[in-house]
Amino acid sequence: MNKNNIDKLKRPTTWSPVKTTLIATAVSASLLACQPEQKAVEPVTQAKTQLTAKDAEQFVNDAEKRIGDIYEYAAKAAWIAQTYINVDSQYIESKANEEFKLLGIELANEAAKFNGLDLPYDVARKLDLLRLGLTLPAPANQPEKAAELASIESKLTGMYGAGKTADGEQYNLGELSKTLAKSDNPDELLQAWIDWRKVSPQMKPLYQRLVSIANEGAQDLGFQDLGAMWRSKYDMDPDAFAQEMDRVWTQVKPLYEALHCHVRAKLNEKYGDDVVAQQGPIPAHLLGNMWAQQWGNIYPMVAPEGGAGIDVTERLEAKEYDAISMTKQAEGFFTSLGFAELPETFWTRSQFLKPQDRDVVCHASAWDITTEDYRIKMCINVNEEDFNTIHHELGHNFYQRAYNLTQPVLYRGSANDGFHEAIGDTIALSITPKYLKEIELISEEPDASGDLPFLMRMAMDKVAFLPFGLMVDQWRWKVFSGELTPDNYNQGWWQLREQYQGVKSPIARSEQDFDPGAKYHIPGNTPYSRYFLAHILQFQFHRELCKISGHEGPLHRCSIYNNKEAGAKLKAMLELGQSRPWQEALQTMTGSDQMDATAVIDYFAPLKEWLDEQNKGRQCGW
Ligand code: X8Z
Ligand code: ZN
Repeated sequence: MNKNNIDKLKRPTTWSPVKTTLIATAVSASLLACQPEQKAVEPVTQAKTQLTAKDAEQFVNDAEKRIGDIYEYAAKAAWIAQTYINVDSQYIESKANEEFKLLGIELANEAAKFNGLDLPYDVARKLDLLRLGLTLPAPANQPEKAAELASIESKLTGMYGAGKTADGEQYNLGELSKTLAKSDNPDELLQAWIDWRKVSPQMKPLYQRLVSIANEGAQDLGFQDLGAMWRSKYDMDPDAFAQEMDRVWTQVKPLYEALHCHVRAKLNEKYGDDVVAQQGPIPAHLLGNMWAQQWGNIYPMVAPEGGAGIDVTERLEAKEYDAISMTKQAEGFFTSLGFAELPETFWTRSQFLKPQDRDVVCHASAWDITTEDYRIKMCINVNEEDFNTIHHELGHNFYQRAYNLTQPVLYRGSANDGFHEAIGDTIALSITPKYLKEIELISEEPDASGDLPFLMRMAMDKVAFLPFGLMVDQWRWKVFSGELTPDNYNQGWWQLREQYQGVKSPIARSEQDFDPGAKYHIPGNTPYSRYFLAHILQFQFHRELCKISGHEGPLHRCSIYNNKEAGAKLKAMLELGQSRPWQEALQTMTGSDQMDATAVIDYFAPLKEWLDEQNKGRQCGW
């Protein structure tokens, strides 16, 4: 299942669904469900006064069994709910999720009873993982609230997937996103931007209620609020984690500001002062993406003169790629590193295309339903963005399989959730012109004059994303702590968009709107800091794997395609699952236990120099 769900139970850090993929929420469920008699875990009650290390070990073993027993069922319920959205599938999914939640809460509370005992490492780590597992905990001993929370989760995910307004009017995110990506008519862009935001206002009351119940659940588990619980999943003090995020952001901020400055100037040249001013934040509908989170689609507007750049979309079309052959090509990268092929059922059970006859959640995700059953769920279009996303999703599947086959249930997760998000992207950093020539997508590799266009194209996605990756959970943390209330949810959202991204709403918004809800991960309840982490880690991983592969020269020209040594190193890290703190996994892989954005800086160094040159005489910032 999506890892999400599963994870909910499985991961330490994340039990919550890991959403590695996104499955979000719902799934998780079931633990309880249907099998009351499945009380494998002997409740640790007051009957015994003295708990021992042996009791703890027994408890952990039983917990793994119970989680393992419910996982497949919960995953399948979630799969159906997301690939056939209707009242019945949502009902079943929410029942499964409810069971899962109840099991999660029971186990988390029981786990806490062993606090203070001197325990073997693995037992202690697994207890921690149990305590932190849920993404949205319900309060203890209030099963009706667990049921309500599970039902809200399913409804919100279904609402986003179906894209309907309160009046039943339907909007198609795929089509609207195409307009955002391709049009250069500001009126058309604005209309598409507004239209998608008509589906989210009806989510607001549900979201409010969800926040209230899940906060209560987090408090019952001993956390200040749900945000503090989410920040506790990183093998370090939660406040220190927040500071780490800020520290790394400070490292990359000058690069982002340089990119922002140049892009704004180019947009101003194209659209004029009335649409985008030379100073101040950029209106959010002009950046080629529904949420202005990745800007690669408007690359042609900002392309350096001279070097052409490779139009991967055009090449995929010319070579008559389709959803399956794109996915096969991506799988081929992983097998070239020494990973085994995906099982046959991957090809028969995945959803590759948007079905015409029903509503589905198109937002891409990767699922491990059992230790043998891996799937992706996407609505693939033949273009560069989706080619990258397929690599991203397969990164999840190969990670899942690596730890599922080697680790016990509670260690089946990534070192931290940023690692899960980083693997496929790390591979996609190796989609260089040299690689494209190797797979015969292009016939000639461009000379060094192609470097700058290539780097600019990459920066439009990878650098542009960074502040967005940071602000989404900044917003949620404030919502969970009560610093933002329903009276200022939307205003708080736009304040952070402006502060971090230098982007503003193209039209006035009010608290009747609920713009956060128009981004999948809010109704889907997928934590978002993971993507910020991933955008730093993937460059660290790339730099290291390139070194192992013997690459010399600039980092952006390295492709680890076919390199078995790099593959072995990667696989060893994936197989650790979440059995060790992420700092240790990072150390094994890179020789350092610190997140470090210098790999991003190194990678983009030639571009930064060029941007600084372009920006001379411009007033940057917003
Ligand atoms: O949600 C995703 C993946 C699935 S985990 C497609 N991503 C984030 C997003 O779309 O907002 C990947 C990049 C950021
Ligand atoms: Zn992902």
